[in-house]
Amino acid sequence: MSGAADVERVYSAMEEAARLLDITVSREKVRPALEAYHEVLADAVVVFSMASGRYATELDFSVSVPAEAGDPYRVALAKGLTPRTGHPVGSLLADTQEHCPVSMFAFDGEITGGFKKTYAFFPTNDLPSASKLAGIPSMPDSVKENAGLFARYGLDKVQMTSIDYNKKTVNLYFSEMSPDILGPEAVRSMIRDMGLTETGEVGLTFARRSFAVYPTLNWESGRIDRLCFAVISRDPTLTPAEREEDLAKFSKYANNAPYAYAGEARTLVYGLTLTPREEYYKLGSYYQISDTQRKLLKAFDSLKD
Ligand code: GPP
Ligand code: MG
Repeated sequence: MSGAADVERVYSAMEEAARLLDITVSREKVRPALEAYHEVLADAVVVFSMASGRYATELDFSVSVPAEAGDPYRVALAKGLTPRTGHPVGSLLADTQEHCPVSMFAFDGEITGGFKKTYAFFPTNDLPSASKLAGIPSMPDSVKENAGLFARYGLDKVQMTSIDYNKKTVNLYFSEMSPDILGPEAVRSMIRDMGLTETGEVGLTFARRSFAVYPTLNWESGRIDRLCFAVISRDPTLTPAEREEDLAKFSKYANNAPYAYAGEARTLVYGLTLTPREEYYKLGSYYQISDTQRKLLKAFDSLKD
């Protein structure tokens, strides 16, 4: 399939996902982003992600980019998808590649706002710690300030980082945690030490199944903006929400979002996000997957095929 046909196909799927949430895709913002990366779409991992509460008016899309295709932030600048900036956020992806081997990239957009984030993935046999990443010159000082706290809670291995160019924040996606660090007492204590809002029984039970835990950090202060616990599953009923309204919305999305791997069940990633003030939920539905997701499902999803 040619790149142009892939752009059309992914764009239509995005419209279908957006309709489930009564959101309208901004064609003028989204098409240039998809077109800029048209060559990678056929084989990419593609995720469409919704959220609860005041984030319910957005839908994000994530697209993986092979390392050989090159730095997706350079592409975004060259195609005018994002403005040039003097802020260190603009140097971070390039600096990351100088400091650590990168096995894959990805980028994110919003269906109403277009391009907004990039990701750097690290080789699974060479996952850096937060203190190693703190040595990257344009990393926020907050990474260094919190590296000890992360290590104390068994958050040692970073599978990938993301950079949000609008919010000027960085996520560290920790993976390969030992199961004992996700028990209710440890999670409660971690949340308290990070200055985040408490979660209840439902949240703590959910957090125990996480395959990834990721804080969001910024350049302004050492405070952690938020922390997300992510659970991968084919089960459409896992949202850790308690309000009927949220549950209904997530259920509709989990059971109807478009996906392109017929013959398999839809792959879903649920998120429980805690900020200093609130708790909200996220759900990413995978429109395209790779063997990485299949392996993660084998390890983390108790559902049988
Ligand atoms: C979730 O981050 C991350 C993804 C959906 C990336 C997966 C991408 C691939 C192409 C495999 P988030 O959206 O929850 O983080 P935040 O809301 O903090 O930006
Ligand atoms: Mg997102």
